[in-house]
Amino acid sequence: MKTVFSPRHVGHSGNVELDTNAIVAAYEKPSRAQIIRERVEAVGLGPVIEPNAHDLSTARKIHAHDYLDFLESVYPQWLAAGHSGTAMPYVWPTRGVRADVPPTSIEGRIGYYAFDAGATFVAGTWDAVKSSHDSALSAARLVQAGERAAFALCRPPGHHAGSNFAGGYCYINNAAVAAQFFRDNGAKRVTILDVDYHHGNGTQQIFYARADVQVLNLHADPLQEYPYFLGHADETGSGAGEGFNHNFPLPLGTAWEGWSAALDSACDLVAAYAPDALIVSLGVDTFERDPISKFRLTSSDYPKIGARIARLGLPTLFVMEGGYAVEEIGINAVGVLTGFEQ
Ligand code: Q9C
Ligand code: ZN
Repeated sequence: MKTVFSPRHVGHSGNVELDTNAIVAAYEKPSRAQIIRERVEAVGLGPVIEPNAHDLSTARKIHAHDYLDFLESVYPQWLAAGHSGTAMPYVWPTRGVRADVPPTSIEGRIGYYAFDAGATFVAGTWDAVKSSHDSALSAARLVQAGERAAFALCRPPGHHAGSNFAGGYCYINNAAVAAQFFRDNGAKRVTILDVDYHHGNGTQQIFYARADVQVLNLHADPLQEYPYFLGHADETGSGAGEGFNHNFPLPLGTAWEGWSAALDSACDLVAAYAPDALIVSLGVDTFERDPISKFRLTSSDYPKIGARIARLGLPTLFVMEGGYAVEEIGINAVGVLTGFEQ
């Protein structure tokens, strides 16, 4: 399969992150994408091509216009306010506040449009975010044009980004934009299967009231793990979307046996929905040695994930999400893709 990848992701680098008790170098760093790209070439997965430029018209159908304008303007505003370095929020709206009045100062705006401190900005962040979005759309177009599968090597990732908020290293929800693209180009039903260790709260929020995009999530139980406030099994959709959202929260320490049983259940639901296209939010932070996660999948498990997904027999777009064990990220992510192709 083809890989769509933009070197412009490197502009999003040098940023720091608020860890449990310290400010540290961001875990979501450029070497992640570089090592995956090198592995794609090492195993001969297929050509690596750069994305075409796409406008934001599809993104505007799933993200608020003021939110997208914010993403583009935040770093220039940060500099104009006299700040430098990593732009990071420190205050967020919660219960009982005015959620309808965006502040004008950048210190307020950056918190207003986020749910945590994890979506930070440096000078090249917007260009990288835009290139990641472009990769998802260009890869989606390949699948829409008839390819069995494609790999959008997106960086930064997207699944924590909702209609009007960033967080968890995510800005534009690349998989959600791709789903909207498929809907706008002939697909009646689209499924997003999210196998990242963390619940894809942004993807769930965007499609929660919609029946035309089925969303399934396998993830660490939010009672015990980030993003904590969404991802429980009783979240099944609302209104017209009732019955089209499926969560599989799993205990910390889950290994292949428990994880693959959830994948089988999810795949049965996908098959019953019979979508015209499948999008896999591909996180490999389920790996046993991931530095911020607590599942126990091994490198030999990833090809089995790909093989199980291939058995669905659907046009499939893989969109890169998380995975922070940089040394093994190429073997694990590309392992899913080679397993799919066998
Ligand atoms: N500072 C994705 O996998 N919390 N995002 C980490 C250490 C944020 C993960 C705790 C995790 C975000 C796309
Ligand atoms: Zn993750």
